[in-house]
Amino acid sequence: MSEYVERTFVALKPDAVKRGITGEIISQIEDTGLKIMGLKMVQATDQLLEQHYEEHVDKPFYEGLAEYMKEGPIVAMVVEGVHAVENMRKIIGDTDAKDAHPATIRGQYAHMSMDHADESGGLYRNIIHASATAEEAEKEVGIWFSEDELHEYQSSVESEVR
Ligand code: FUP
Repeated sequence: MSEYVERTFVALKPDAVKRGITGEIISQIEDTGLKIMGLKMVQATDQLLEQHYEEHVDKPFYEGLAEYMKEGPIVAMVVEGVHAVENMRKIIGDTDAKDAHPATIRGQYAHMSMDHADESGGLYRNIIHASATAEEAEKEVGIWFSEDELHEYQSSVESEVR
């Protein structure tokens, strides 16, 4: 396999599921040609979140972040493609929705700023997560998926480029 073909972990967060916009978001990801290798609905637990957000567990915002991530099920996905990590980060947009380009997922479906959430004591909801680096992607895929939940197949896009 080409060194440029990567897998990344994507989570459609509880606010996306509750708002009924998971289908639209998945469509946009599929439209880019990226391939879904795994997809499931899962209720996040403290154990999963402590592994996933290992670098944030001791930060002041972690409690609110964990509360938000447990508000309902998430749709967890493994997405594969050329530069999948970088491409998915570009598609989802800036972590702070107020800075996210309007053509990105966060820019289209969210507007809140982290500053406002902090000031008002509210939860900061930003629709979607995608791994920031290839190392993070490998770790996160391992946290949320077992190997037998990942499906190998050739997408039409892959057939076309060969
Ligand atoms: P991202 O890589 O986009 O998931 O962003 P981070 O790892 O920096 O943050 C993880 C999640 O914590 C983000 F979705 C938003 C949330 N967060 C806050 O709620 N407050 C902060 O001050 C920083 C991050």
